Amino acid sequence: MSLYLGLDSSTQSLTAILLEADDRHRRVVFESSISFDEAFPKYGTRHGVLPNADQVTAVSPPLLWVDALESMFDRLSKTGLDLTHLAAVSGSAQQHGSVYLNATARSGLASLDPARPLAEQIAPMLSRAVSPIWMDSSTSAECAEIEAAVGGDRALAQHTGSRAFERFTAAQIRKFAKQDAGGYASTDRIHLVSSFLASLLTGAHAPMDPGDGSGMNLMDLAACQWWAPAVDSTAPGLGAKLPPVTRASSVVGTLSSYWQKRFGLPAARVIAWSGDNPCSLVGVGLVREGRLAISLGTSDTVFGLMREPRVDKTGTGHVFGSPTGDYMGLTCFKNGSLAREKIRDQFGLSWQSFSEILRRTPAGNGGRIMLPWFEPEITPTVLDPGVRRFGLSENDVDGNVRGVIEAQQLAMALHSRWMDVEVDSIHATGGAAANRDILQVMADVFGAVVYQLQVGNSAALGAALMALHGSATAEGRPMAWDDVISQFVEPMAESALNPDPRNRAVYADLIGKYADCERQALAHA
Ligand code: XUL
Repeated sequence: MSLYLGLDSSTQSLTAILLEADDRHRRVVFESSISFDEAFPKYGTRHGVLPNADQVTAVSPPLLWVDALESMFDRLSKTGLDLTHLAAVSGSAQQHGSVYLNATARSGLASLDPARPLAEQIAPMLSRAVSPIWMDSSTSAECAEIEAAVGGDRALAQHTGSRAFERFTAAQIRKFAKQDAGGYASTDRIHLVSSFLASLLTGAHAPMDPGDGSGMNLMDLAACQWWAPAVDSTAPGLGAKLPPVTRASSVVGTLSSYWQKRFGLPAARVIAWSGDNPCSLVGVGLVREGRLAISLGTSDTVFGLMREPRVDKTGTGHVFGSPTGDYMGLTCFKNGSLAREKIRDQFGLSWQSFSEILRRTPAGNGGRIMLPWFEPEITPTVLDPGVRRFGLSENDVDGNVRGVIEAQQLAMALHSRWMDVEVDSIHATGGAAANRDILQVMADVFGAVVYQLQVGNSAALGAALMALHGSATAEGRPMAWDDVISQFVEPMAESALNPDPRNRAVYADLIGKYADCERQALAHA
């Protein structure tokens, strides 16, 4: 039996999942999380982010992630598990965040002293004390400058998979280069959180994987190489500061002597780390085209694997690389659970009575439509929030309950069309995926079978499965991705919800009307 470790460094915590696997059996033998704020109060973070006076800047201390990584290996080494069987390690990290290192890191990473804690040895290698993260939206000016320099938003999206977004790394690097030219000049290497943590493990600058590299607005999706016009437009000399891009799930090194000596570990393979969304794609079992995952959480996201890098011409969706070597489309909606809860609370309902209304009211809501933009919306872009109703009275309990759920599902179906994937099944995750009446609307709108999938820590699980896949490939016995995920993320057959053909026909008509209502509302925004 060999062991495979998956780590997930998210905004607020570090999670580890250790799998034990041989040809026939696989099981999770260790699962643990470290909350950043609780475990390392000395950094003064709130929910993993440094408090900031303005609403738009979001930075975190990279040394916090370093401390957490070491602390997790310490925990692992005290479990009593025989870690000499550790075959491979991979990881997931919050996307878009960047870490800035000076030239001393080249030799410093290779000669870490196993007798001393890691963070104090990494500190002098940083050319910037903080890392901008995905929650930052302070770079609108830089986005506009980069788009103008490469020939517009369409050109940028066509090559890199997304138009310029404030949280994406190119705009963040440009802002740093403009505001602190000296700090930028002393930067020898810019990592993503994922490739930074992989570098700590291997003791050398690790390459980036295409999945996380595509969250930068810098990588040519089709070539999986840096796209020179974007790189040159972002900051002077940036090309020399970026790591190379490697193949997804490939071996980037072995655990350095620091980890071997400090924690008694073997020279296990380190498999390229990726971003949390690409890792979740594997962690929820989306290893072939035709399946979508819909996560119903604080925000609702719809994502799926694509064989080809098709780009969203409307500019709201993203294309990232997938750990399987394919691509993934992702569209994010901000008005998720908050909108559902607003309607529930407005009419003093319980989730049970909410569900009863969904069961007794007809699909299509008699043609009445709601646009549930309680908060500014990401998809479509709505900066001026407010619920819009078409033929629907504000006091109609049944109409509003059905209206909010149908609107969310129709919006997801409409704004994932650009992925051009023939959807046969959907894996539903997140808190609201427990509600089967909501999922029946999903099945009817998409015309697909919906399965409930209760996975916690899907990004860490995805990383552990990447370690298993990458290691098997390196040993010359490549595994099919379907075999990699089997036993872990197969949806429960008994949870299947089939679309009702009559309701499906109603929604096939209604989606056009819904799109018209959106257009009308946006024209008056
Ligand atoms: C994706 C994004 C977030 C972060 C969260 O584009 O910004 O999902 O990856 O960690």
